[in-house]
Amino acid sequence: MKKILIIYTGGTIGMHKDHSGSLKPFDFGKVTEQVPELKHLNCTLHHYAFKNLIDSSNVTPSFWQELVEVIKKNYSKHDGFVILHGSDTMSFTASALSFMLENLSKPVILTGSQLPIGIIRTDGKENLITAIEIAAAQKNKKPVVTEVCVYFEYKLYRGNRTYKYNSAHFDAFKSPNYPALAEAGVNIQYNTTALLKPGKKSLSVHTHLENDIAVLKLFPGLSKKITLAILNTPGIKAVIIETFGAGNASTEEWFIKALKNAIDKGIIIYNVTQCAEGKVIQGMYETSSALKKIGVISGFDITFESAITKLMFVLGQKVSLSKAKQLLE
Ligand code: ASN
Repeated sequence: MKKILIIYTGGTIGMHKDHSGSLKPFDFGKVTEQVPELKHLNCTLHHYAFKNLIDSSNVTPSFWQELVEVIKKNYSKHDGFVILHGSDTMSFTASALSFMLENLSKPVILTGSQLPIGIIRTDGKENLITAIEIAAAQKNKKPVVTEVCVYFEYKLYRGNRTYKYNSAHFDAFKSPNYPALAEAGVNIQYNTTALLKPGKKSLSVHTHLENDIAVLKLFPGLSKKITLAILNTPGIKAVIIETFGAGNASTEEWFIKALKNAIDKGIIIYNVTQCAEGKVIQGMYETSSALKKIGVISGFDITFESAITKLMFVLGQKVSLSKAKQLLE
């Protein structure tokens, strides 16, 4: 029997309405009591619940630190991990964990739901049951999945390639620049060529994250005053510029100069496109040539969620500026 640790953090899956009618997480006890079907799965389930159950809008870097500590502590005792998490920031958590847990050789599957588990039409039961099956799946006595994933509505995705795109449908996540790792139908079909190979060394856990970062989302009419206010924030270490199309931005002199001044001061400027699909190609248009020239780092096809957490992780590594830039690219 495979041993799976279910880590419950909150999210809609375990919410009910409070006196004012708003959804709030509650301690739903052992998940097995809520979902009797779990008793028929061919695995032993253990539980860990966060003391402070949260709507995932309240996720913080210290929440991620607690998550990786729990996984580290239980790593040798379990074959796989299922994290029950709110869907709103699930892609941020999946991305953060993918960087914080280096050399994974066991599955870490995040799932949740759009309707609480107590509601008859809940999507939580299927998500939970299949996530556990995936976390327990082995081939030739080795785990099939050895990375941080999001499982939602019949699809398994590489966590750091996802984003939440729909707040109303059960099918809430997309992974536009990387194929699904598995699809659950009558059978669970794994896309074996897309799966990450297991880490060759033992698990290495990184808990130091640096959050002195900001985001400057570009739009026609973005003012110099606001741009400078962000770039001149005391202590700022990196700024994501959310650009147009293939990484394009205004060529106005004040804008390029503001970015260059920031780069000269040692601030990392990270170019992430506002488009969900496609990638940043600095130099493809005249409107990104200057960015390349002054040393803006290209995010290529990274998601916004992954860019944020990768910056926190890389800056937390306390490596030289040139090494940090190399890791980001
Ligand atoms: N607000 C909820 C959360 O992220 C949404 C959900 O889980 N579907 O915690």
